[in-house]
Amino acid sequence: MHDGSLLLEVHTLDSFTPTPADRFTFGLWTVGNPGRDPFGPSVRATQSPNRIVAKLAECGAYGVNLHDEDLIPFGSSAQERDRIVGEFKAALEDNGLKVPMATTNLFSQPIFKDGAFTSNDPRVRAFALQKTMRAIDLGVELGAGIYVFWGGREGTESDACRSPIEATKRFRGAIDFLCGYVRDQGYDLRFALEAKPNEPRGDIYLATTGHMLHFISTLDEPERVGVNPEVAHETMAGLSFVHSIAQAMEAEKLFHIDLNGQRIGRFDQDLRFGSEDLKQAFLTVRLLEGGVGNAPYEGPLHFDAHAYRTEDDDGVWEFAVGCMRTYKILKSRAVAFDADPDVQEIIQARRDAALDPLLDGGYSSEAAAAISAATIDVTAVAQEGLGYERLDQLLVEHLMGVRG
Ligand code: GLT
Ligand code: MN
Ligand code: MN
Repeated sequence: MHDGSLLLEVHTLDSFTPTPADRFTFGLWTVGNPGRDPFGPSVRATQSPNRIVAKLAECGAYGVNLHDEDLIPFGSSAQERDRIVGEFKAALEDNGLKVPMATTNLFSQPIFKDGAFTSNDPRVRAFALQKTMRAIDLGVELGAGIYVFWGGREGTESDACRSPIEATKRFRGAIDFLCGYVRDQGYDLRFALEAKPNEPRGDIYLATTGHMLHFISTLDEPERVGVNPEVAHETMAGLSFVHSIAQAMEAEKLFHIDLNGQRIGRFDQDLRFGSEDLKQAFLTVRLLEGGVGNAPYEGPLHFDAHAYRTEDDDGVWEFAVGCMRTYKILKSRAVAFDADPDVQEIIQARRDAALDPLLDGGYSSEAAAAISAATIDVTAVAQEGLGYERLDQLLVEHLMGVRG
């Protein structure tokens, strides 16, 4: 049996110890998760936000993110709100922790049982906007630059209840309205939309990051809005998380990220980062860090995950440090992988000094003529082995720590 500080001492012995420079963040709802699930109650004590701030700082995190209700209990008076916010700001200051992201809880209160922005009831839609405007004010007061929208209740079990076309229009109307509010207030705040295919609703609208990326292009102010992809959510949909974030990065829309672990075909597990599908986690970190020659992601690295229900308080902080250590270890593995000449030989094998510039230069009538005239040995090309078995084995050996 050891306490949290001993745990941290053990973990500070190597170069993978998290520091604020790594930009790691957790939500109050993540390390604060008391282990409640649909089949049983809490197994851990509720922690105060200020205690979470102190513990996260001790673990080397950069920041803490929150929903309005994670900090201010629903229905608090204005004085109560101001007192809580004042004490929370003092805790942030004392511990040197930032609040890079804030969001609204639009899913817990019973009024949102059939959605918030997409509800058929205008009273619910108005309340959702009212709650979000207040929560945006709170986020900005705490210094947040990113505001996340996760529409957990925006969906259906019985699709006969509303036109899904109308739901899309209502969701767009709400985001356009809130962009207007942010402009009007002169806030320096960007929005990040988080997709999920199902749970808690049978089907949630705008189910994947790809859906969100298109939706953003239909907004009044698309520049203000990007995405917040989550490992678990794309994996639940059976998709490649790496491909999802790559599309977002290429579109310069990766404003935020929710890292965690998930097995395909299961409920939203929100497990410790890297605890499932290490290869996908490795490829995710490699991409985020610019390992394939792309511009790196420079925003906060948020872990939207929680400790197993089996854990006590020590286990929660073991979980938090584990998420961060795994990220840093994977980062060093990715650097070693890309520096491995055997890896580069396979990846670079098919460069062609004549054809590459011709294909990369866009259309011109000269390029069209040259490509039309090129002689390509279809049979020989098709017969070449690409070496990807070797490449993947090298990846696995780097991951297992026997190379580099
Ligand atoms: C909730 C959800 C997460 C979202 C959070 C932001 S709340 O925990 O499961 O995926 O990111 O609203
Ligand atoms: Mn999330
Ligand atoms: Mn999740």
